Amino acid sequence: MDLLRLAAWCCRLSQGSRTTLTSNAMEAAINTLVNQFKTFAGNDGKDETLSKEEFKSLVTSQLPTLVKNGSDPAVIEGLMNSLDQNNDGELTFMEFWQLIGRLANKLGGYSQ
Ligand SMILES: [Ca+2]
Ligand SMILES: [Ca+2]
Repeated sequence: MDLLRLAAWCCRLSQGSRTTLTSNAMEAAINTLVNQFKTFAGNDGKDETLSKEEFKSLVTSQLPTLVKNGSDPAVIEGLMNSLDQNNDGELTFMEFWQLIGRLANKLGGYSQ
């Protein structure tokens, strides 16, 4: 399954039952990703998308090791621009998901 299909599946999962409990590691990890996204994205009342401030607080608190210099506004700006495909200044889960794919790819030592 490629990343985009996995992410689409993930989105459907997040829109389904919130009480679904998963006992295996990969599903639990996906649940965590979706739940964290919603938690941070919901700070401004719109939990569908991350604003730049929400993205920064997610990156600095949840990805401090994988994203270097996450507290540097220029780093956040650059990352945000590279992920924001429709340039509306907000990141949907699908836009944000690319960052997870890139980080996972790097973490696994896979080539680009
Ligand atoms: Ca938001
Ligand atoms: Ca966007």
